Amino acid sequence: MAIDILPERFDPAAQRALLADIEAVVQAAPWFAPCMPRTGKPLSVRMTNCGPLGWVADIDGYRYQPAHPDTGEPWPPIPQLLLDLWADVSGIAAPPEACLVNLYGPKARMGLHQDRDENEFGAPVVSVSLGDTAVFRIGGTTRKGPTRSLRLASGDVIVFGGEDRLAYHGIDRILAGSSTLLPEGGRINLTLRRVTPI
Ligand code: MD6
Ligand code: FE
Repeated sequence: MAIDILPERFDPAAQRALLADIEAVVQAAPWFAPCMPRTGKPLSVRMTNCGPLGWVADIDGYRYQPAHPDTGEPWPPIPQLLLDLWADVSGIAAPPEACLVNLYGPKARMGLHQDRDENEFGAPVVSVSLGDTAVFRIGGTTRKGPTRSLRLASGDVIVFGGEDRLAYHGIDRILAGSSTLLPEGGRINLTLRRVTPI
């Protein structure tokens, strides 16, 4: 397995159900503002998490932790729809431990990066897009070298594993107004991860 794209894996009714679950997650674990380590430069997305562990980014670095950085509360559980998705597509018997939730406004983007804060690269990252379409860029496992661009629309799932688990990727831009799923527009991305060794 490398990168599997599952277009509209969630149909519009399932997207609405998943969005309602995420709204409940956000009630329990409000959006926080991540920043770059050392410089403290804010990222343009807002974030929250569900699951036993959540990914955070602050002046001290990037890490997984069991509690919300602002409230100190444990992260809420991962919704069943996402546990079912993981069981269907990950190829991994163990459940996901973290679900990072990213919120993009019309001007938000995400620089080219690798996901390497996990201690289990044998498990894929499973990503779900909701709301406005994103222009996603993916390259190889070094920062230089060719990249390609693909669009991720609401309901699309990508399974990011195998030799591409450590591929560089990022979000170039959001196509504002391309979906009406989110009442205020924008895009939500959910990434399910295994953090500790299986
Ligand atoms: C996003 N996604 O789609 C950002 N990371 O907003 C990611 O950074 C990502 O989609 C690892 C695997 C899949 C992803
Ligand atoms: Fe990533």
